[in-house]
Amino acid sequence: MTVSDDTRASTVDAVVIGAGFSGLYMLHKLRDEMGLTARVFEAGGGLGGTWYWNRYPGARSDSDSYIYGFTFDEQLWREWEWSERYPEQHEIRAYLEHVAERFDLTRDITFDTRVTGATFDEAGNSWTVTTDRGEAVRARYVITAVGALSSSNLPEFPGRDSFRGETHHTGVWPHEGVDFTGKRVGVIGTGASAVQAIPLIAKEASDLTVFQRTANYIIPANNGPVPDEVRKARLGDYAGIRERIQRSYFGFELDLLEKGALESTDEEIYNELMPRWEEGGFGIWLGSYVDMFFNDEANAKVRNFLHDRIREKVEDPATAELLIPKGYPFGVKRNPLDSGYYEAFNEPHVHLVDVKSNPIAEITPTGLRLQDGTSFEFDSIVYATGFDAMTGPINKIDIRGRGGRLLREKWEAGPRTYLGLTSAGFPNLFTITGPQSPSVLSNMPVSIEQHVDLVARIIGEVRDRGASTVEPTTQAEDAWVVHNAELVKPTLFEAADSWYMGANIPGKPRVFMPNLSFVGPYRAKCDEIVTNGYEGFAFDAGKQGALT
Ligand code: N01
Repeated sequence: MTVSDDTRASTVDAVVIGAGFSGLYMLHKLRDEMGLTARVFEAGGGLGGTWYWNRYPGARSDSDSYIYGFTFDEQLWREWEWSERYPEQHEIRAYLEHVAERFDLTRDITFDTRVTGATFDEAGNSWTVTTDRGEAVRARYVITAVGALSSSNLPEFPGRDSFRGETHHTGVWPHEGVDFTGKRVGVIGTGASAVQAIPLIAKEASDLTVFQRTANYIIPANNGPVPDEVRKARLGDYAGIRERIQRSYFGFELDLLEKGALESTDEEIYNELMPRWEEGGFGIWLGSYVDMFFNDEANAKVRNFLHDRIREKVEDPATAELLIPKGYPFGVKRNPLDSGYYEAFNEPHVHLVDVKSNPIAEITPTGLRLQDGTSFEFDSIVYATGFDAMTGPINKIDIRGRGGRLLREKWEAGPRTYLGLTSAGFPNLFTITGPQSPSVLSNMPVSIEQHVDLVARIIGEVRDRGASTVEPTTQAEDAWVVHNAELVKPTLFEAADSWYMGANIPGKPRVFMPNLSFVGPYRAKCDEIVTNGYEGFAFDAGKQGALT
């Protein structure tokens, strides 16, 4: 599919980094709706971004499929039929292939090419983007569409590379799949990836040991085919669904309850939560008690409900106790959805090991050893150890703005942005679903569409004003950084060592990275900024002119 590089323009209006959901829609917008020239660089050998790399067993989105796609084109939304409630990895890739074909996007995408740097030239008001294949492209605009969870985290355990068996990371899974049949497998990590993979690995492995540092609150997915009548009703409600998810708190058709858990009896709480538990999905998390995000007593009431469910599902009381999260509130870490995770621990060949009290000391040639000397032997080790989230993928690129300043140095103590989309001193650079936007606290396609549309409006404004650059003012950025910190302060989100806080990466600043305005209000705020003449943005008075 890749057109040979020598036919590609070395000067374009825009370079887009990444060919997942964001990159595809951004390309369509810039090229087909705005008439700009654009090139997309993609490190993978095909489309999909995170869905290109995350091919571990059971990989699927935790968003309902009817809202896990683009809504900007009604016909596109109607014509794609998902096979189940939650879309599986290969189906998401097939969907994105379909989108690319429908809008003829692939001809402007260069695959197997990683962007290594982007440097702003102040004299020419342009960016030079360089790649690991030795290409250099000049562009007026650079848009990072790199995803929030694409830079995998492989902990530096002593002896890590000495292991003689197979090693895999869930975030960089072999395309041909992995056959665990009859193997002794160790899985490190119990986040969303592990929760999806473990039930399927358990079906093949002769022996499976799961190393848990922090137990997670895990809700049933309740996946399966969508009943015909539900499917039909949705098809008749395109405009309503689009409107509701765009105005919602989290990009789902979920509403928070007006009555708090604190004002409810235990029986009332049970009666509210049980149907959500049985329905599966994010209802208990993103569609129940708002006070549980602010008040630990309210949170404890919801936690108690969930602890009871774990005890019901897990037969061995000691294992159940270990699987019950401790030391942090419910809902302030990303909630995994499961299809048989807790049940897997009822199998005699599946074991759970606590590595909080007794950490992994080293990886050995035949397995691993814990601090107290206990050792394990494996044929395969699976690292389900997550990502350097949000800032990680952007900071991997040498992005140099005005005065040659590196973006990652500017962000050394945590991200500094305006709207999570732009950063002062980095003109014409846009970070789709970047840190300090709702991003990972939402159903991603909804936030992606909003950001792409906003980038297009801002670039359109640059053109209309005959300007050549746009960037936020330092005051607007400072205020946004403070605003983000103020939003999280009254909540319980900072109480957990989550990847939202950067806490999973040694040495990363402990800063809450997503923006807590929520999807609908954040959209309204962005719209207001546009209506008020692009408040907080500075457009230069320069001449647009073509790049030569
Ligand atoms: O990664 P994670 P993930 N020693 O960071 C453990 C999205 N996603 O790939 O919690 C021992 O959640 C770590 O322990 P702790 C989704 O947003 C979506 O599972 O840091 N353990 C944790 O248990 C999700 O939240 C979907 O104490 C170590 C695990 O590894 C995000 O991606 C599916 C360790 C990492 O869990 C990330 O999920 C999958 C160490 N040194 C993912 N270092 C869907 O939509 C780390 N761990 C379905």
